[in-house]
Amino acid sequence: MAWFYEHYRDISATGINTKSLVHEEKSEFQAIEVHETVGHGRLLTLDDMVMVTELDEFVYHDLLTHVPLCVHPNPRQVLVVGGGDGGSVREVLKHASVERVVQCEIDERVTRVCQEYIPSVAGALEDPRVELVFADAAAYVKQHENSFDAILVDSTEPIGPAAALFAEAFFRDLAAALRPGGIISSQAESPYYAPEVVRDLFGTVRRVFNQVHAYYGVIPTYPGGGWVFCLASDSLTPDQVDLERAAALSSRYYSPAVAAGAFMLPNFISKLVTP
Ligand code: AG3
Repeated sequence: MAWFYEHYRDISATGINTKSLVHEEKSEFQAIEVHETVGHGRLLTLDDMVMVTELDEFVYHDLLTHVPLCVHPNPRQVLVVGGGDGGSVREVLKHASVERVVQCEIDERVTRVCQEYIPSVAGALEDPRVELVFADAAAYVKQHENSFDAILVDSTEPIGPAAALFAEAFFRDLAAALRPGGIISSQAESPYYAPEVVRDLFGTVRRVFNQVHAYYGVIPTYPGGGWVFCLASDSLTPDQVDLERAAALSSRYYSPAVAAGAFMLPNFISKLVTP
């Protein structure tokens, strides 16, 4: 019926054919829309940017969550920064060691809309191990030193409500919010259309953590498709991944092969992320 296009910086447009607009509202923070699509299931957009489609969200959520959680030997307390749609929490809960996962999302409306209209993604938020916090994650993290084994930064773009989640001060607070031996992951943007954002983010994270590694996956509905992620820790490295746990997850995307393969980078990305 109507094509939805995400225009990325006057460079590209990613088109998704939609059938109907299921919900739209302007929250205190942003424009929220849910569409029914022809070939992507439900689509969630924030300020006209694609956040989730039911077709390919599993790639993004598997990479953001299982990569750090299978490297950490025993993740019990986990924080998701942002991630209001609940997709990251759904994957975190697949790890038997996890006792509690806090989702700290600035915009409660994103979570409530997804609970109502995209239950395949938000449905796990009902789990008793989940604590929902609706607050500015930058402030929340500052107030929770030495609290989490893993922190997963499920942010939007470095403009708008998520801008602070790309700053060095925020990553310093993340480091302080980790318990000893903790690990973080962050989505790290498009190596094609935002190479300077990728480069700056890795520069920032390297000033804070000893071990910083880039990994890569393809999410067809994000601008350019190819997407970078960042894994950082003071002690843990990707080769410490527990392959038995990785295999036992039987995820749609993540596997022992992906655990190694996601870190095998083409030259142009290696160049972006190494000093
Ligand atoms: N987080 C958003 C990743 C960035 C997408 N950028 C864009 N479309 N321009 C995804 C939220 C999923 N939990």
